[in-house]
Amino acid sequence: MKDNLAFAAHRADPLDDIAANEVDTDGAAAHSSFLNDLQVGLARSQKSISPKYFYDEQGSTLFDRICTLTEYYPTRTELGILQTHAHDMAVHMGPHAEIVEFGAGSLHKVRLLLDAMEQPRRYIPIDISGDYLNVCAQSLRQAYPSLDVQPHIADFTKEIVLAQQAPALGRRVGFFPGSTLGNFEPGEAFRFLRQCARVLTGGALLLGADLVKSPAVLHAAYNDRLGVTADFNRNILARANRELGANFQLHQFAHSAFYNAAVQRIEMHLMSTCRQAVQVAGNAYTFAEGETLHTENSYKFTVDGLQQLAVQAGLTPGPVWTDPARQFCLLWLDAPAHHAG
Ligand code: AVI
Repeated sequence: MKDNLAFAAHRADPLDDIAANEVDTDGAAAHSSFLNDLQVGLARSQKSISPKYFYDEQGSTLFDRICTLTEYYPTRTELGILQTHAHDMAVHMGPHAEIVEFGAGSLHKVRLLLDAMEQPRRYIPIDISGDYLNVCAQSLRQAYPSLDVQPHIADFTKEIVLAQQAPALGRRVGFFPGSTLGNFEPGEAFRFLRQCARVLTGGALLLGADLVKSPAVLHAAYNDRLGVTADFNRNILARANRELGANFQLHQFAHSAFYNAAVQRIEMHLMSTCRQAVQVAGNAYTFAEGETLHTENSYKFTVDGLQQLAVQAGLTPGPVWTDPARQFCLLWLDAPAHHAG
């Protein structure tokens, strides 16, 4: 199962020659931005790298495994909420609606919505990986022959411009599951929601978000017993070795994930277990013993906090669906027809 791979930059198995060309283009651009971002990030006093670089093919496979772990509750909890409330969500969407999904990884989730919807009209998955989009599109076209599937290759964390007009008959509904919003910094999350208010004008956004909870539950979710999250974290170094010719010694970096309660986020780091130097494209970067490379923030939300952010971004809160333990939620956010910004 591909869960929420909104950050994915490269995937394999191109369906045809056109897709193969897209892979090359994607690959060249991804290589240069990875190199640039890694070099800039390693030169900072707190070394850091964007979590979007987790998701090469190996990283995506490891993330799929994370989603099945006992400790990692978000995926199964969100699926449970969708299974229980898809009909109610579909009623809010109305007949002939269109779904715009930010990231194309959660086919399983969108199918739950499509199955409940009354004559879904169009599905527009947006992702920066053209080949994976084509795989998704092909699979959905087979399963839903009357659905107009129009993949859109773009980095939705930047400006979103949709070629398609919103449907004349039904509503345009954005779908952003998996709490990937939590991997954005607060300013980025705000800008993303503001873009949604613009792109989805007259429609709505269905947003999945992981809720603040006991630090022990959070700690376990990012420190699983099998070490899959640790492998996922270290894969960013392995990827730099594979793609950029870097020489990170993986065994000299320890996985570190902890809940920073002051800012309501899990932080993931890779901690150098000794003093060492790493070469990346001819430049050397030194790590002191105990120094970390900050690889990910995963913000946790309260329903109120998220709704307030959404209001500031021009969205109007509607129903909230959650699980009995209130671990995760799906928020309905209307995008008013006359959005000023
Ligand atoms: C994709 N994202 C919402 C996951 C999260 O929980 O922040 C990524 C992840 N990192 C470690 N485990 C899962």
